[in-house]
Amino acid sequence: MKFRSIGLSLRFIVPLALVLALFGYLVIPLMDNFTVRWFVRDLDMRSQLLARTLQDPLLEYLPQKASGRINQLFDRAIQDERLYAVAFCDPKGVLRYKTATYPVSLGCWHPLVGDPEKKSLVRLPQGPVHVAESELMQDGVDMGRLILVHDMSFIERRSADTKKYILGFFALLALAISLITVLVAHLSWRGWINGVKEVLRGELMPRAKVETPPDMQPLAGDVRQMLRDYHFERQSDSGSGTGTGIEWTGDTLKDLLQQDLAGDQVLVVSNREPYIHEFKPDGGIEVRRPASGLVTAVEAVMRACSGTWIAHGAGSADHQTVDRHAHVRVPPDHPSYTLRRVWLSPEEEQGYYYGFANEGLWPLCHIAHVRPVFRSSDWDQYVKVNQRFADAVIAEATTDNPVVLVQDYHFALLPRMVRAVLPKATIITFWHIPWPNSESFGICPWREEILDGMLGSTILGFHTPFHRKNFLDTVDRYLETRIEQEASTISYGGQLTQVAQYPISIAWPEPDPDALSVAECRARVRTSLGLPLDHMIGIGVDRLDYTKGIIERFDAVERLLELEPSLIGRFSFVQIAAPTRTSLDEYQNFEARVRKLADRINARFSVGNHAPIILKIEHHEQEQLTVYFRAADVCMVTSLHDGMNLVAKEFIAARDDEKGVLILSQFTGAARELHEALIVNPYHIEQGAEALQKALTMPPVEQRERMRSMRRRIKDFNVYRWAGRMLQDAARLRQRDHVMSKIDLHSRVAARRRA
Ligand code: GDG
Repeated sequence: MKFRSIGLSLRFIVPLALVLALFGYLVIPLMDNFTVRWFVRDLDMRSQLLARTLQDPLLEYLPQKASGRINQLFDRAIQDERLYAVAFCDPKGVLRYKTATYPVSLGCWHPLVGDPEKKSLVRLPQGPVHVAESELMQDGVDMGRLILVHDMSFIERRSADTKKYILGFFALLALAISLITVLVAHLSWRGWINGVKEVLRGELMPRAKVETPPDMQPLAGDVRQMLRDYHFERQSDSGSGTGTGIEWTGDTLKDLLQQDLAGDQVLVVSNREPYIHEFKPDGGIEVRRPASGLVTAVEAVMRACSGTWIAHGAGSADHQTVDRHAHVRVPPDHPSYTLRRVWLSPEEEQGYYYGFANEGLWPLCHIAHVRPVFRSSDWDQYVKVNQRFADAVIAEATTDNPVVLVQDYHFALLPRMVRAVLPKATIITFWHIPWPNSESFGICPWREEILDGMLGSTILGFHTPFHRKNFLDTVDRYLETRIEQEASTISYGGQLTQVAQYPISIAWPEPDPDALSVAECRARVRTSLGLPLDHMIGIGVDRLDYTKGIIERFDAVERLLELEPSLIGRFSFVQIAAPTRTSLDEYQNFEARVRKLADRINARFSVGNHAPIILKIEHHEQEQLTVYFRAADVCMVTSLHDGMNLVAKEFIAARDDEKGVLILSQFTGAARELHEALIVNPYHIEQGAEALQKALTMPPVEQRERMRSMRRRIKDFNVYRWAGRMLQDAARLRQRDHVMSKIDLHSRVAARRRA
């Protein structure tokens, strides 16, 4: 403690002492110079005065040639300790009279030519002297010159003394300032520490009345926020009982399902199915994986728990590949769970999916400046389809208390509908997109119905604490509920919903000995694009959605080439854009804008066949995406708003060479975890261009440092952990309900016996 406080004091004192020493070093020669000048001026005046005093007797004695009297006069004059010698020269310049002390080497001394003041400093072997001459005139006749020599050594002595005083003064000043600074710093330090302690006390004991001093307020705000984040992280970790030490894999998840949810049925509900069967032009059938973050994540869970996944059968050959219960076992190569397809009519799909979900809720929850559209007819279909899926869940349930995992904004009403028939079910609803602030959400004409539907869930999950808090605020504003902020629970209609954050992630890839090396991927991608092997490549992978910031990304590429023309013809940005919701006007317009912008930039900056933007609007297989990720020098994720964004994490997972740079929008959930990415505001085009330039010139050591740290985090915080934490929380709540119903049963039996 003592050492730390000495260290703290030294931190103030050392720079202060250095600055003062430097100041002293510069000031002392200056002061020296001033002192000398000052004394010289003094001696000049003195010499003139003396000359005038000696002039009259001398002019009297000179014609008499009274050398004895003259010498006497001179000797008397030099009784003065400072006047060292006096001499007289006749008009011809012959030295006639002088005191014994007069330095012979001076002779008939003349001031330097051009010295108007006729005075000078002369350094003699016996020390420095000041010499001044004065012309003697009588009735306009030149009688000769009087030369007065003053001793200057006393000035050197005084100058040395002055130096000592100045140094002493600065030392004292340094000491005084240091002491005051250290004292003030220690007092402030103690004040801050006490302030932080107060803030902590206020946070931990909400009832303790704590006033934050005004100068502490900015710091207090930050401390409170950090504390809350930490609290919630801990809460969700300790709630799951695992801490952060556990390594989450598919097997861990399987073990968890077998131990904590032994024999319990797991049902997943999502709009998008994980496998789509499509007819090929030749009449054959092929299976496709959709481009969806949700599917990527939940698929990993289903493989581990082998339950039933209920989803909309949207593929052209889906009907042909299911049994009479609309079931098909998937994945097709080694089936491990059941896919139950729900069939929707075109009107249902239009109203529920395209209309209410994607023209209403999607823009409502994403702040991307696209106006939500709410039509009553869409809402009716949304209610109807939610009921149809709820019926499918109820039909698939083989027990009265299944674990139901409801995915996303397509099914806001379903939890309440399932709960109505299966009150003991554990319903976990995960909202994959952001939750806006209460005011923004308030524009939805059916806001109360949506919130009511969602609160049919046992657990409600969001990606970030921010979305979770927005949800609590929204419920607080529009429904009559009891909210426990500390425990993050909502009590509504006699039922409790736990609201928590579970940041989603990806399945960490298993090492694959057959996988192409990074060098092979780099060569393959460049060759297939007709680019030289040393061509630099940026990559973007998204659904072709207006929330993903593709326009802003292209703008940043264009700005980069304006700022750094040496990159023209040496850098290309490959944008993979999987078509999505193509029947909606908003998406068609967006695609047209993206294409037009790419064409314009390419027309401006293409060199031969090397276009700066390579736009691939088509679906790609996951393996192809990995090759692109591995081949790229930089990956750009510039979403205007995104719940999490899995592409950022997939890029990191693909880079086992620990190279490549991630540029990441600050408006993604992922930005809360991936601090080592180059974080940008996608609306700030200049910043995006600068980040690209930084990424393309980043030294490999720095790339490795950043990549290594992000890889470690994603490996730990993978999708199994995401699902595991949710399922463990579910198991804990089920266990509590189980105990409560046993207690209830015992007390009822006891009451009956008593009766
Ligand atoms: C929602 C939330 C949240 C893309 N193109 C192709 C393809 N993809 C894959 C990517 C990635 C997934 O799609 C996209 O996931 P994102 O997370 O980036 O975004 P959304 O689809 O909007 O997902 C989002 C997510 O849900 C999970 O909760 O992170 O915030 O909006 O896996 O690789 N996959 C294939 N071909 C493509 O052309 N196979």
